[in-house]
Amino acid sequence: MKSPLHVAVTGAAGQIGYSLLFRIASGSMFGTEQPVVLHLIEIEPALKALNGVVMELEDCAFPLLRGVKATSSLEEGFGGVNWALLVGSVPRKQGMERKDLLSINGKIFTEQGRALARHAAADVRILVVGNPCNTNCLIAKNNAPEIPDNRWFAMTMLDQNRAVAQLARKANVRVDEIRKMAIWGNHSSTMYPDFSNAEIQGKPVTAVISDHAWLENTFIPIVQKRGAAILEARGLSSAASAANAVVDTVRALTTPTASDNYFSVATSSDGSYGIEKGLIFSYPTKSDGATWEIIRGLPVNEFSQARILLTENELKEEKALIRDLIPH
Ligand code: NAX
Repeated sequence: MKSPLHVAVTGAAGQIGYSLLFRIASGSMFGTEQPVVLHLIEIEPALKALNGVVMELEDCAFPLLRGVKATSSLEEGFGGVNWALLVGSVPRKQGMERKDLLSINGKIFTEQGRALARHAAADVRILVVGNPCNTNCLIAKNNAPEIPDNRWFAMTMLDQNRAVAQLARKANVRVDEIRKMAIWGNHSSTMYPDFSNAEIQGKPVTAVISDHAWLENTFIPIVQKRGAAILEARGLSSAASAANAVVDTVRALTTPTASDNYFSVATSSDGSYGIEKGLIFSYPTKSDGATWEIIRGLPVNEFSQARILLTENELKEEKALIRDLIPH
């Protein structure tokens, strides 16, 4: 048996946490040969609820779960962790401007970035889920210059999975017959689900789905607004599907990507496809199991270019709003 991986989850008593922790502890995330120790981080008022979750984890008697820490201390919570899944954040309330949300969460991610740099293991990798996830990731990363750029990620896998499901349903094929369905840009309503490079049973999507108006005018908005549709139907935001996407993202980053596929994750832009360097931007990405890279040289047609620019501009605006939280 390998030695245990230490995995921190913030917001562990929240909705996503309630689905996610059990998937990690059961082996879905790191495989059935990899023991884990969970470091669960919450704010003080949620520690009682978190204790209940810890009791339930215990009651599952997961063979791979070698320990659980529950704490509100970042020093204790991030101490020696190999992965940090930053799920906790403050939700947008009625009357709150985007600027307010960015600044409230910005402070949380400033602190978490600093604490990760000080206390995490040397190989730590960080996936930000709490919204606005791209910009929260940007803030944390810039407050932890000791941690290399290529260890920071923000989640757009849920958007990819939603896009795959919609294409499969429209074309009446299985979801695993959809390939190369990448999300570009921000995890927000400006994201661009790029059907132009995606494939169905090895053929271009546009060759299989002849209804191009559906692709441009129905498919894209369905994916962009799926979170809102779930909130409207359930009265609560997506949680199990979000937790599933966290598992998928970590697996995608830690296992080799099939040669006929890629996946979506937001990472620190190196300027690829003309995107401003340093923005946390979702790109089509591949992994060899240890390291990852942005897929280069994909054709970007005029339609895609306009969509990519729109989502990049939104990320630049968000960055301008939190300028003060980024040390110079
Ligand atoms: P919940 O409100 O159920 O849970 C959030 C938890 O975070 C709460 O228990 C809260 O006490 C905790 N928390 C708040 N501030 C904290 C801090 N400073 N340190 C540690 N914990 C803290 O939200 P949930 O439904 O679990 O969603 C969590 C986040 O994921 C939200 O920001 C949400 O917007 C975001 N999402 C991101 C998605 C993505 O694809 N990137 C999709 C799903 C989800 O909407």
